[in-house]
Amino acid sequence: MHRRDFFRFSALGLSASLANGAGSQSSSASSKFKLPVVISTWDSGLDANAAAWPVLSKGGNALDAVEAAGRRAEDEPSCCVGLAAYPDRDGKVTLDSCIMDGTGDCGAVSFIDRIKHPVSVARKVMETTPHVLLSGEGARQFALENGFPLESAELSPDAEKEWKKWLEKSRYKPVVNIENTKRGSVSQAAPYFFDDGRPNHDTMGTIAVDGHGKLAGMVTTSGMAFKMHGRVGDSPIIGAGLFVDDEVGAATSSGVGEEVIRICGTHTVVEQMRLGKSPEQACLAAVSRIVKRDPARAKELQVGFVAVSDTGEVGAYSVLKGFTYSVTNSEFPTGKVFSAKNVL
Ligand code: SD4
Repeated sequence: MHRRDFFRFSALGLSASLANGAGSQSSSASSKFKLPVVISTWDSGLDANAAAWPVLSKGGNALDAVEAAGRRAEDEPSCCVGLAAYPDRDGKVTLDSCIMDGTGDCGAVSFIDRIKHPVSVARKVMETTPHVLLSGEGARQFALENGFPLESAELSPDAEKEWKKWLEKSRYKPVVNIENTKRGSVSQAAPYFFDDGRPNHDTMGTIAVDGHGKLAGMVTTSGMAFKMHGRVGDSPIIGAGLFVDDEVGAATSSGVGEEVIRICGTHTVVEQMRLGKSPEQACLAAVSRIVKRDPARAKELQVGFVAVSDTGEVGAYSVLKGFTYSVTNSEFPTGKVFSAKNVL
């Protein structure tokens, strides 16, 4: 599998990834950033952050910022987010999303189809219903009732091609770091880098602290490619794919959702921070639980967590090498990509 090239400056304890596009050179994996700050999973988080940053830099709130990030990811064709993404094994694209603020308000949709902006539907669930999570048919109905247009059920050409290729063997095996796989390599149909060199999108988790010290986060995804019809991953599950608490910090995850759900991943990260761990050490604690449960299996799966404290300290950890995250603030207004440390 092709990956970004990573250059490790071990003597300095720094690691850097060289990427195409603006602000992409990375340095230390665990640092304190000036507030406001927005952090998104993977290199493609640069683009999501670019949608969130104008909100934060003008004094806007974290919730609006993370929603803007999610909508940006959902707008762009990619393997892993939005209606142009890879389908399930039955050839249907179904989407998962959640949003949460630091007061504990949250909303989510899972297994929703033919709706372009699940993150905004999730916000509507949060703000206008007594519920947290709407799923499938009911989620779609709720979206339509709230003015979200019904989109075509057709697959994007890239997704159709890749699904047909998958059907030849019909083997369900998550591809490690598919989110950072370059165009043209194994199982990667959607263009991974645009022609101008900007990274394409993938499952997007975004967490932010605004200038008023308030936190919010969101996740939006099409889930694991060629999943069973009806499968829901960690991304719309509060405490699994996302957890936010103004008193402590926020965390989001990417990778094999089943592993994250089993350990209530992001809730674990935030609770470890509450007990005094740094974001990086808290992410390590969560990742270590996944590895400990089944060390042999862990060698074949990727899960990464990234977290921010209420004061702007950011850290991440993943099971395998290759997990990256993007940070944007006044110091890095065009964003910067960091590579997470890994356990295996
Ligand atoms: C899922 N966690 O559906 C998602 C997939 C993902 O980067 O994060 N991919 O399990």
